[in-house]
Amino acid sequence: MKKITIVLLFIFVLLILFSCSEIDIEIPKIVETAISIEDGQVSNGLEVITLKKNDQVKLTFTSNNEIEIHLHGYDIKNLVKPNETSVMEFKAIATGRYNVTSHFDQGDGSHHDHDHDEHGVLFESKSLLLDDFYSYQVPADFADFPIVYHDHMEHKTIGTIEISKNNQSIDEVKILITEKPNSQTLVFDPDLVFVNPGTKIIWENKLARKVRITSGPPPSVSKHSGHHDEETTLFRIEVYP
Ligand SMILES: [Cu+2]
Repeated sequence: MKKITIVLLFIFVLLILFSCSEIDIEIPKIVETAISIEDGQVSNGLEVITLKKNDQVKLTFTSNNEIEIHLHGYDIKNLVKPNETSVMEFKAIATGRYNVTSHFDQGDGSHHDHDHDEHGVLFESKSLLLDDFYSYQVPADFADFPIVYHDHMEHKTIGTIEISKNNQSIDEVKILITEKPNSQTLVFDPDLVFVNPGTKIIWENKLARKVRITSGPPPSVSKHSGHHDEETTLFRIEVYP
């Protein structure tokens, strides 16, 4: 009788150990993919990366030109420099389809850090949710030129800040991010403000979608002749439950 009890107990303990170790085995899958880009296009034939929710993803980019990679939805950006690898790592926590796009500078490849019109050079907000604020103070030594900005999420709407010493002196100006009545079109209200150097511009997002205030015109209306930015879809990420 005693022997049987001991054997049963032993089996019982084994079962517990076994089931515990099974739970421990569930490690998130690691997905590693290399993406090579040539002249702004994926050159190794990749179109879609299929993932399962909670996969740990590691994308390794290489490019022959300087290029900015943007994973929409997750809103991750990487700058890829020529002949250097750039790693984008994230956990696929949100299901859905997300485009990975690029901002490819088709010019001579040189930097224009002092060019106020370049994408995001003067300012770039984080993703603004409903009722979020973003502010930018116009530097005191700026005068007599316009700053164009846009919503980087949709690249459709632009606004203008006209700076002049002759403008009426105000400390702050507020711009609401709203929609045109009866449409989904994003508008800046007002879309043109006249300020003087040193004025603080405050944007308030009144929309239930993500908005990102970025200086410079969106790529499609770039003012640079013979030198324009283009946003191209490189590939897509699909995350399944
Ligand atoms: Cu943009």
